[in-house]
Amino acid sequence: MFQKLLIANRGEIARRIGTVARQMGVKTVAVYSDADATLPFVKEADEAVRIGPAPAKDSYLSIPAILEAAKKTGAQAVHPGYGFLSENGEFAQACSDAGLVFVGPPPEAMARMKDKSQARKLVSAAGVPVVPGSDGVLPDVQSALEAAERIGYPVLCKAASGGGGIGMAAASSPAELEKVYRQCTDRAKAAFGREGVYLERYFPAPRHIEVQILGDTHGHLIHGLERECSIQRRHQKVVEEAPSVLFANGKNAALSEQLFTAAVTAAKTFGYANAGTVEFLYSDGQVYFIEMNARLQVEHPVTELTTGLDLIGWQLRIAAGEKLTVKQEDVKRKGAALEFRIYAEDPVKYFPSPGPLKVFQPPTGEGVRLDSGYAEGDVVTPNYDPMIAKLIISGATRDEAIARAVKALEDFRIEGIKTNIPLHLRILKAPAFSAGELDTHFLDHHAKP
Ligand code: MV4
Repeated sequence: MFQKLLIANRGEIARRIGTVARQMGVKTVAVYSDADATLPFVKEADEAVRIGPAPAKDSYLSIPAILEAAKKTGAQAVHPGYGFLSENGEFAQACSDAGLVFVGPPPEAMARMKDKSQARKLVSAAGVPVVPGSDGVLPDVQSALEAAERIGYPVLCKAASGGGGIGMAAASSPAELEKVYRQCTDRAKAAFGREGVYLERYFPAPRHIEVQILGDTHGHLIHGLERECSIQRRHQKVVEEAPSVLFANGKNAALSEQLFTAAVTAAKTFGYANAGTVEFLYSDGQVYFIEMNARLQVEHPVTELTTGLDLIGWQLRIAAGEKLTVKQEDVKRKGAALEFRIYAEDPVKYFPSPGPLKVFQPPTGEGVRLDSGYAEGDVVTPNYDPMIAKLIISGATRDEAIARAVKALEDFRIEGIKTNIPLHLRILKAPAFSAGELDTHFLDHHAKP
């Protein structure tokens, strides 16, 4: 194991990675922007280096500034967390070129997954079910119209460099597709600097199911069961859970086996190592691969709490070249867990709500875990993602977790900023939520103010 780890991230995930590393006897280096100098993730680190002003492009996204901080402190490894540089193959390669261990997949695996239409092709050839769609990127409107005839309307146009829904647009007719093709191409170009787009059959109300992957660099790769993240708003996840109600208590066992086999096959096809996630859509009793994410996900705690896997610990051990000693048959479900992302935002209008955390008193109790980037007295600035904490609740059953979650959210005292806690309580009180009737349009129909 390396002796010193630089954490190229901020907030709750930087704090969490730091805690796990120090428990393993690894010294930690925090890097921070001017906006974050006094936050817990900086104070708790063994060393901290200022890497720039508040804008992310000049700090958390600056490869030279981060490499310089690693050099200065003698860090041997870099954990990128999620977001920022975590899925940037050039950063992974730059770390490696600087003699640093990048805590993530090999740059070659990242390169194979980067283009989503290419990734679809690769895994489909390996026998993984993918959403019916175009064979690769579509060079012009004509090829898009031809592909759509084969796929059948409605279709969804996606940016090949995208992920997370950026640039996506649906079309129900050829006339609409002509508009949508241009719109999607323009958005792809604006967001990613590359205009390649592809088509998929559009599912009007799918569920989002994803599978945790852990693989070492010695050829051993396992899955860590599934999570469901169907409750989202504008492609921002709001509530995540494990297991999915679709598969809890041995339900739909044949489908869950297909799902896990597909996820492991996809990860092996990419030559994946370290922690990653394979995303699927569930619709009409089937699961379809959509993309693989080359990072630790925000929602990884629900997997940790329901499988006992120490995902960050394994990320570090795998990056240090150790063997993953967990066997697939050792991964078993235990209980249920729900994660509520606490955003600094207006719970009705959804505007960001930065400001001082005059009061910040998290709930406590059995099955309550809080991963927070802030403490009472800290200031939430408008520079970064408005997620300030994750409340993760576990129980022997989903019903027990729901009951504990209601109490925990009611007990959570935050003053000085607005948060989406009222939205979470509305979700928990929606009969469709207790019934496990989830889909990606849940918030359009339920939990209204
Ligand atoms: C889809 C889809 C319907 N059909 N693909 C959005 C994020 C990206 N990772 C995939 N997304 C979707 N892909 C097809 N072929 C609907 C969505 C989608 C969605 C997916 C997961 C969770 C929430 C969502 C909200 C709107 C749309």
